[in-house]
Amino acid sequence: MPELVESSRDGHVALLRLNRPEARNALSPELMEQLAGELERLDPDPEVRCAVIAGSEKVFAAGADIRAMSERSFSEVLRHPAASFWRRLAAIKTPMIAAVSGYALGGGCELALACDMIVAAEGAQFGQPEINLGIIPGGGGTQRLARVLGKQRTMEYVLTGRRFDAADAHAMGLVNRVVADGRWLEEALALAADVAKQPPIAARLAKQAVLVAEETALSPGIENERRLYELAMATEDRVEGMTAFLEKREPKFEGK
Ligand code: DAK
Repeated sequence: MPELVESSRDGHVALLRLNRPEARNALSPELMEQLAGELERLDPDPEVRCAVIAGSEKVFAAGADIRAMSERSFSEVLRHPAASFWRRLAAIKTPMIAAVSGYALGGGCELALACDMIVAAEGAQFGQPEINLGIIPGGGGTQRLARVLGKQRTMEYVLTGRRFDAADAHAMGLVNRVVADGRWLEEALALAADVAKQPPIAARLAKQAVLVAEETALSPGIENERRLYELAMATEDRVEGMTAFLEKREPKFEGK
């Protein structure tokens, strides 16, 4: 059986490509299991400092698998492992970048939103069309979109199912950069390589600190940041980083 998620590595950057073209990379239970499993396998690997999640030129992911969902009874919904996929994704400590070309719809948009940064091709299309199917987003879409776009704009997208393009996504602060259609993967990998150059413990602590901003009020967020900062100060890499600066040379980070 072909891999539903193709995994490769270049230096300290892992690339995970969704590979279910016949169903527009719809997130079937099997694909979600492979993706979460692969991320969990890479997460503790000290050689992996950043992960890029990508689809194809035509589609990032068309959302949850409608065929599989259509056959699910209510009691199966309650017991279904799909819910844990999103929790597993949120627990990954490695910085993750979504490389989006083509459609990122429903669970596909939510997958991109669950990553730490998004690089989008000019032709990318985002949206939460679940309402057209009689459901609502279930992978964090209402919450993560509202935090970035604000209530009014999120309401429009989740109540109408209307799509928005990469330029709009960029203007609304959802994507980090929009690049020419042929260059989305290359640009995402270049951004990942920049992250991977950084001291990896500090990068993970920084990710953790920023994510707390979505969850908490300012004072506890700043308190949490201070504790994470103290942890960063306990690393060998910070000694190296500061010494290299003072000695006017490039630092060599070891992840210690
Ligand atoms: N699921 C299953 N199959 C899909 C699919 C999907 N989401 N999207 C496309 N396909 C299949 C089509 O059925 C078709 O199959 P065949 O007829 O060839 O067998 C094949 O892929 C090609 O599709 P199209 O002919 O439609 O391809 P086009 O290039 O013309 O259009 C498209 C591409 C992406 C615009 C279109 O396929 C489309 O609109 N797809 C549906 C998008 C959508 O409605 N997505 C939202 C799905 S609901 C949860 C967490 C999250 C969720 C649920 C629960 N929990 C925590 C429990 C999320 C829900 C969703 O995402």
